[in-house]
Amino acid sequence: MDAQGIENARELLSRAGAVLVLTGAGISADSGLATFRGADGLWRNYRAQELATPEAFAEDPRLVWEWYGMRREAAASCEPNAAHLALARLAVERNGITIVTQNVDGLHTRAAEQVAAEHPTAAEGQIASTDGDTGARLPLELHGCLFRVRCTQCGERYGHREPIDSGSVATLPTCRSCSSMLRPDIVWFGEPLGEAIEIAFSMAQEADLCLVVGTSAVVQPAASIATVVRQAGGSIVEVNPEPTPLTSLAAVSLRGGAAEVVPSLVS
Ligand code: BV8
Ligand code: ZN
Repeated sequence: MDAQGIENARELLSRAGAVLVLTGAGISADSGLATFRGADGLWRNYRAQELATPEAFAEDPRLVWEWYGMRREAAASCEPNAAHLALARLAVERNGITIVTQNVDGLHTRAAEQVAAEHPTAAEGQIASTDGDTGARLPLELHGCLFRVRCTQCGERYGHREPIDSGSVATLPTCRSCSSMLRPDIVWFGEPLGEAIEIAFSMAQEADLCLVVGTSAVVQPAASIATVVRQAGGSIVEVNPEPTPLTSLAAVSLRGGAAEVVPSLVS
């Protein structure tokens, strides 16, 4: 591992006041979850981008729910890794740290809950999170979450962990209030990101450092969060085994896996 790069990145992190952490599918690769654009990003010969669209859902809700049901089971059956946990600990132990994720796997939330349980003091409601729970510093989920649903008619949105029976359209999950068809509470391609991206951009204006972990930085508007930090005078530190469009903007770009690199950055 690039010892000098790690030292430089640690120095930037220690001097930073407000830090915005932006993560992508790569941080969850070390938990065993497929990334979007890597070789493992295929499912039944479909590319994720073909299925993660309102058009695909309108055309074949059964197929799209089958894919999300499979991804929900995959996410539920794996664990937050050392990178998720190191970032969750950093967010509890230090003020000014905000985790913004493009991921929908819920692993940052599970890491935050695990860490909150380790820090009983935090559990006394010291840090209220976005969901009103106490103790956990929950991440900003830009693209939604596999474990939440939204009604296609009345718009009600709620947590949902029941198994998905995608055997036929008739057995797909329906709304607890109006019995209409439910959809995953996920932002699909071509759909707006809503308030979360506005919050992220306003935090990016104030951030001294953007730590970018495990994203190919091709999906917009999420990838622009890092460039907003840079343009507002902050620095970028990147953790990724591969170069990305952000590499040329980064003060430090660490070529390695998240679970290996992130703990040594934030410990
Ligand atoms: C919108 C939920 C407008 C779905 C997701 C042309 C040019 C530019 C933009 C566009 C364009 N055409 C269309 C657009 C816009 C489009 C877009 O960005 N398209 C891209 C593909 C070009 N964006 C949108 O449509 C957005 N909406 O623009 O709306 C609008 C505005 C107002 C009103 C109406 C409409 C919506 C985007 C959100 C889409 N939903 N997720 C789901 O998950 O099922 S995005 C999806 O991609 C995932 O969230 C994923 O996280 C995200 C980004 O991918 P990455 O996370 O970066 O994952 P990827 O596989 O790409 O990369 C993994 C990286 O990890 C790699 O770099 C790899 O090297 C690295 N890695 C691997 N192993 C490790 C590792 N790193 C560390 N450690 C390891 N061990
Ligand atoms: Zn409804």
